[in-house]
Amino acid sequence: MQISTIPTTPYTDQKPGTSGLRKKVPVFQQPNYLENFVQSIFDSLEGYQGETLVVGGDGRYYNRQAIQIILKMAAANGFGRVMVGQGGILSTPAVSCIIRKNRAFGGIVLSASHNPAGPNEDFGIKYNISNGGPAPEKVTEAIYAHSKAISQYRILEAGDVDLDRLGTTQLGVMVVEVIDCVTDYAALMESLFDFNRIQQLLTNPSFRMCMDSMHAVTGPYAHALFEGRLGAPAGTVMNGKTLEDFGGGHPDPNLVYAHDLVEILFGDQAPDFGAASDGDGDRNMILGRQFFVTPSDSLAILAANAKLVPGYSSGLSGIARSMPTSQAADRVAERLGIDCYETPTGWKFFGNLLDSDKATLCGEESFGTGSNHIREKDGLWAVLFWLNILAVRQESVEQIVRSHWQTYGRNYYSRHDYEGVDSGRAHQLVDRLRGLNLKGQQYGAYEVEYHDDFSYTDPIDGSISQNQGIRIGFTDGSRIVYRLSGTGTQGATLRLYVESYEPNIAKQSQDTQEALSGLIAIANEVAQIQDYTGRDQPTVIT
Ligand code: G16
Repeated sequence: MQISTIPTTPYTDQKPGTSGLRKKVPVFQQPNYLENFVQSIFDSLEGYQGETLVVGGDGRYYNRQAIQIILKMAAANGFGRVMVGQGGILSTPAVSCIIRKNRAFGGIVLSASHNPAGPNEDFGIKYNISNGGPAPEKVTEAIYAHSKAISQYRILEAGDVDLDRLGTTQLGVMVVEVIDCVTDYAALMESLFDFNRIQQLLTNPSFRMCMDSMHAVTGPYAHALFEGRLGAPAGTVMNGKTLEDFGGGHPDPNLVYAHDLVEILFGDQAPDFGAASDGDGDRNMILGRQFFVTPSDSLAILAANAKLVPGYSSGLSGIARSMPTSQAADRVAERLGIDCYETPTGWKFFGNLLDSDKATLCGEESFGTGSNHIREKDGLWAVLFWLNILAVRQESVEQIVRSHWQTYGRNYYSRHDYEGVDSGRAHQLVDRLRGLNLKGQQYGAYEVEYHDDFSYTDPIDGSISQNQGIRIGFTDGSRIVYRLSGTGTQGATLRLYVESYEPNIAKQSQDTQEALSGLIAIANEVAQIQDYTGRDQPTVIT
């Protein structure tokens, strides 16, 4: 088999966002577009000759074609072995697990996460380093720099690899190993959680669970874990078949897009526990009977109950959350006497904290929770963590959350998304906010204590990340945060995050939007959201 060197010219738009390069499928299908980016990844790495690369994706449209190209390019560039999921399927957490278990050099994840899939929808590619986590900014910047200067790529002239048959084949001198997508990940989960107790819970006829895989990547994992290993009745997993177009849905596990599950959990005869995961399996949503657990609360509750779970029974070294995530976890950390770190949005910022054992649990408001077991957030891990707590405490989801609020106080929290707005106007809105001087300003009962653009200095390597979101903090601890999403593929998405703290138990049962209505009005007024976005309502409220 012959290695070809193909001349190419750069594309100017291959700058990775919050989590890799995400574009519409037709963009990726342009001549050499994917090849340029893959070669740019390889060109920004050193020392991978003969090493192992893990490759897999969430099964979306173009996954299989992209994997064939990547395999041939990995062979031509000198990798020794590629481990690829059967059918091209690997959830993002499974890639992280497999990289770590096999001491691989790195991995390539093909996903646009929760964004819709199909011939005219989204695709994405992300490089993960040897700790199993997303490449840090210095690597993604190097990839971008290479993509702007690329003049050629290398590819092996060979037929396609059969991705559906388990076992090894040869691609030139490189070995391709097609692996079962579930085995290693399921074993890791079993090492962390009390599977016997969870099994008792799931086989008890008085407990009912509903898991929505949203026709995305977690289908095979959820079937194998919940209905297989843990004995839950068949039908516990809904939308469990992974489809190239995710069944035409939008696999973003929130109250708007996971509406099938929400209807069931908020309907008559609702099950006791509901969960959903996203396109690539790293996000989760947790529901009780007629009850929604905000992701920020979920992180705090997992931390407060970690001692009940075998994998975390010896305690936590610290907790980390992204800046826009509510401060509920900070209160748990304080009580546990451990540090709580505040990082920019993006799971990659947790990598150093996890590697240096400064944090054990991490979480984000964007429905992401995880721990030091891998270096990605992990949807099914969070579901199992909740099940383990439910199995031990024998209380309902709602009881557990309410008793948490009674102990720690409640952080009312909401995110308003304005999706697909004009990019220029969205940037003007943020620039204007950055230029204001709000410190000391009074808005009704609220006085501004600080107003800044969040900047983060990594405590391990000293790297600085600036312009990570406009924060307006009030003297009573309430906060308003504005930032532009780094994961969208069309126009801009403005995210507004609003938070207030309520220690008074008698006032902890208000509707979230009502409780936050005063702050939301201030947030709209200060940023002139209507004027800049042309919208009088957010697209999604969570
Ligand atoms: C990615 C990142 C997360 C981030 C989320 C939303 O998640 O890994 O850290 O919170 O995007 O980012 P943004 O607010 O910039 O859209 P995923 O699940 O999309 O890979």
